[in-house]
Amino acid sequence: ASGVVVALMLAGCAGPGVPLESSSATAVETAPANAPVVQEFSLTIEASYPHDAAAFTQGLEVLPDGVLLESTGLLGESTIRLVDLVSGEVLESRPLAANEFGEGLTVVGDRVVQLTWQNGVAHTWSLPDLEPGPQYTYEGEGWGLCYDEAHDVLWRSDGTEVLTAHDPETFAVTGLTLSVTQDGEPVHDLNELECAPDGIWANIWYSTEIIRIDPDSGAVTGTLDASALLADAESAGPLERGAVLNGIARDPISGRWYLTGKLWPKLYEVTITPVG
Ligand code: DDQ
Ligand code: CA
Repeated sequence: ASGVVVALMLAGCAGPGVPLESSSATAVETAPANAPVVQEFSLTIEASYPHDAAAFTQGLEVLPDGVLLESTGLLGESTIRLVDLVSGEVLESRPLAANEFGEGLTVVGDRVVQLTWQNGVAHTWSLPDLEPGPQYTYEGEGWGLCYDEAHDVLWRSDGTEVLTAHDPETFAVTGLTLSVTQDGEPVHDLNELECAPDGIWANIWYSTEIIRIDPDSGAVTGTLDASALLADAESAGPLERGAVLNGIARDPISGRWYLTGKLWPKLYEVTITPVG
């Protein structure tokens, strides 16, 4: 709806991108090509599963055969782990060093790349055994990570509105960055990420809002209110202050979506549908 309003406002002035001959009835109804259309989504909880309420979830992805890959944070408690989706049982877990704070992770082929928050180190692990591989260093903070196969880059969030592209093999910065904006305003605190065929999905720190980002422009193309999950997660008892929504994963085979939070007792399978 906001695109129509913008189009009507623009129609009144002969600004750049509005050719004079476009002042016809048809042009009035046509939104400018660069006006982002933000689709509102809503979610339905399809199932909920037990989740380790001691896991400070920082990264989440779906592997084949009902196994989740999860990264946990906090100093002295950071891990990379394989988790059975249905039972929530931790199948395999490897600790990070005591001074490392685990963050987002993603799968590239047969290995995992896992960020740390302020350590400047990215770990790699083999799949499915989680044997440690080469480590990489990078500048700045590590929050979320996802592998964008179409652009063949890893996108890293760092708590600001910027996503930084890294080479999926060497982890070197490619020089490409995305500045994420909604209605021209920066959207910061981008945290856990999930690269999907329709864009980059990000949950926003300390909020229950999830957004979808256009990987070519950085424009927000969708919003999802996930507050129903926090309400459910809290229904069994109050959560700690840091226990915020974090962890978005899409099963690349089934297309199903899974969401959880830091220190949440449950993990949810949800369907995401456009509103209106
Ligand atoms: N980050 O993951 C958003 C990048 C940083 C989280 C920092 C949380 C601080 C510790 C909170 C302790 C709550 C039990
Ligand atoms: Ca993810």
